[in-house]
Amino acid sequence: MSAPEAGAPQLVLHHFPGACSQVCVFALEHAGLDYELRLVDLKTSEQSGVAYSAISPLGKVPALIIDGAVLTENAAIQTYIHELRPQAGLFPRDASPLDVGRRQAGLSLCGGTLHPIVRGLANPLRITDGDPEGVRRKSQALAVKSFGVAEERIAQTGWWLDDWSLLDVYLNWAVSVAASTGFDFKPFPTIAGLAARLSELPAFRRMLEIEVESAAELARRRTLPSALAVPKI
Ligand SMILES: N[C@@H](CCC(=O)N[C@@H](CS)C(=O)NCC(=O)O)C(=O)O
Repeated sequence: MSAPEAGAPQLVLHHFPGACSQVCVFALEHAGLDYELRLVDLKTSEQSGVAYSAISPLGKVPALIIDGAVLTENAAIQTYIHELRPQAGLFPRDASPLDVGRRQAGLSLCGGTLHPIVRGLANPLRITDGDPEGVRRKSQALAVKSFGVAEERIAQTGWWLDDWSLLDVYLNWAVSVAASTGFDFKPFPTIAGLAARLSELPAFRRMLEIEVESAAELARRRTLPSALAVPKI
């Protein structure tokens, strides 16, 4: 491990492989920041235990600890990392007020709209005590509409903004969850191709390696064959 940068905050990211916190892993890697990764096992409900509830009362990843202070909510953590290391280019620098608003709109769309929809596809029983098929059907219809909007948005350049940004990594996470449920991305070829385009970035490839390593680590902890199955999102 390299020596910590003088004056840099101490960062600890709480993460589960396959969860939306992978976007924060990418951001930290791309920004070249030193951080400690702490895995929270959503499959064994570690997030609801006393220890993690003290960090995230809602029992959600990601949570970033910054010099002892907790920051939750994916969009906020991404914004924090960008502000900490603007030169990393996670979002465009010198953005106009309208650009900042549009960036926020993209983050809100990923976190506030797409995330609940893919949760309904992947884990309908997180949403209803009743018939999960009803939730799945509704989520399917909402996914077609929302991914349609995203496809139109990125069709021209291949990216949410003029060039790649964290928004594409966030969108790609939602795409990967939907794809894992068998959602048909044939009508949405530009968003279906996001992972391949993002794989040009070393930090994206490193994030994927960390996903595999983290899943293996959790599997070891649980002495189960694999930790990659159905994360609670
Ligand atoms: N609004 C939160 C949602 C985070 C979230 O739902 N994370 C999921 C993983 S993708 C989680 O921790 N689920 C565990 C649970 O709900 O018990 C954010 O955007 O950070």
